[in-house]
Parts: sequence; C-alpha cells; structure tokens
Amino acid sequence: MTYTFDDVAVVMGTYNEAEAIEHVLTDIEAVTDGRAAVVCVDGSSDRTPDVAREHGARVIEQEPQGYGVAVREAVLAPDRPVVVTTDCDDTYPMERLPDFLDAINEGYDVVSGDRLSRGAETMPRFNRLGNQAFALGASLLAGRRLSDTTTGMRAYRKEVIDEVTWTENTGLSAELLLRPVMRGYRVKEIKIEYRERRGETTLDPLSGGAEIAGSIVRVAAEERLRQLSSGVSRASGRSV
Ligand SMILES: Nc1nc2c(ncn2[C@@H]2O[C@H](COP(=O)(O)OP(=O)(O)O)[C@@H](O)[C@H]2O)c(=O)[nH]1
Ligand SMILES: [Mg+2]
Repeated sequence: MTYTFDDVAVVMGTYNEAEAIEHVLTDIEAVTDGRAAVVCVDGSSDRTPDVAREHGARVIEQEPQGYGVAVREAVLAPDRPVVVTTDCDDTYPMERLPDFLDAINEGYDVVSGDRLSRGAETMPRFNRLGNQAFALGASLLAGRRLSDTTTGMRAYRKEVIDEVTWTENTGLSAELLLRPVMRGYRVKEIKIEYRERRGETTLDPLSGGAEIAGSIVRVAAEERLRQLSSGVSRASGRSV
C-alpha cells in the first residue's frame, strides 16, 4: 500500500498565529497540491481561525490549555491513515512533506524531523541547549540515540496514534516519540532545517522545560515497567 497526499492529514495546535498561519497553510497547499487535509485545533483570540477556514482547513475550537492538549486533539481528529504534525509558526519546512511520506511508505511507523543535527541556529540558544539535553537524557532512558525529542514536525501512521494512550501536555512531543520507540515501532529521524519563528512563542522556556524533563522521565519509566511486565507475562506464558 503506497500512500499519497490524499491519505495525509497535516494537523497543528494554533494559538494566536495570525502572523504565520497564512504562510504555513499556503506552503502545505503548494507542496501537497491541495490534497492533504488540514486540521487546526484553535484557541486563538485573533484572526487565526478565520484564515484557517479561508484555506479550507477544519477548525476545532478549544479553550487554550497548552500545547499538548491541543495537539492530542489534533492528532486524534483526522480520519486519514497518515497524520503529520507541525507548529503553526512557520518554523518547519513544509517542502519536506514528501520526504516524510516517502519514509512512511518505506515502512516506518513514525518519522521525526530532527532540527538539531543541522544546527538549528535560528532556535534561541537556551532552547537549543535544553532540547539537546532532553534528547540526550531521553536517549539514555530509551536505550537508543535520539537526536531531537521535542520537534513539532513528524509523520505517524494513524494506528500508532490510536493504539497508544497519550498523557502529557507540554511534554507531548517527547511522549509521541518515546512511547513508540520503547514499544518497538519502526521510528526514523530525518534531518530538517528550522526557520526563525513568526510571532511570539507560547512556551515559557523555564517552566516548559521543567515540564518536558518531567514528562521524559515519567514516560520512560512507565514504558520500561510496561516492557518488564510484558516480558514477565511472556515468560510465564511459556512456562505454563
Ligand atoms: N490550540 C492551542 N495551540 C497552542 C497552545 N499552545 C501552543 N499552541 C500551538 O502549538 C504550536 C507550538 O507552540 P510554539 O509557541 O511554537 O512553541 P515553541 O515551538 O516551543 O516556541 C504553535 O502552533 C502554537 O500556536 C494552546 O494552548 N492551544
Ligand atoms: Mg514552534
């Protein structure tokens, strides 16, 4: 089964992104020939949802409750077999969507856009160091080198999204990578460029960073326990 952009939904949380959304949606349309479905889970008080609707996106309104609450709703919403997440701040290269789809068609379950290996010089320095530290910590806990655990641009087979219970908010991006990696799904990182943000960030680097660190530790611990208990049940199954 080879997927095309008719099988893809591009989803995002949107919170007062009037400065950026036009660029993001225009890029998606151009790259996918208007074939990808677009879903915006929106908590804005500005024109963002109007622009989204003008571009034919489905808008789900939601009180602003943080990144992960919006993105969880966004990834669960589409009825298409491939779901791509992005931010609505014009930082991620929509022109790389074909590469993400190609990797899914090669058989990967999750394809993650790694910003850090190419330097991510447009990222604020504090955030870059933090994101490198998260990737290193998550790699140690997961037992596999991961280059960028907090990226917003990924493609997922919808089955993976539906099979896992997602619990994190600011740390959802890390969770969306770590649980599939630790459950043995086929996960690939591909290097991407990262552009300067349009408009203001919603994430406070200190409190947001602390939340992400907590998510990584909690999620990795839960997944390790899950591995151990399924190992135990497999072992006892064999001995019966
Ligand atoms: N609906 C909704 N979207 C949000 C919320 N918080 C962040 N977002 C969106 O989630 C994406 C990531 O947030 P962003 O500010 O880019 O975080 P950063 O990349 O860490 O600077 C952006 O598209 C935001 O508009 C929220 O509370 N509700
Ligand atoms: Mg962003």
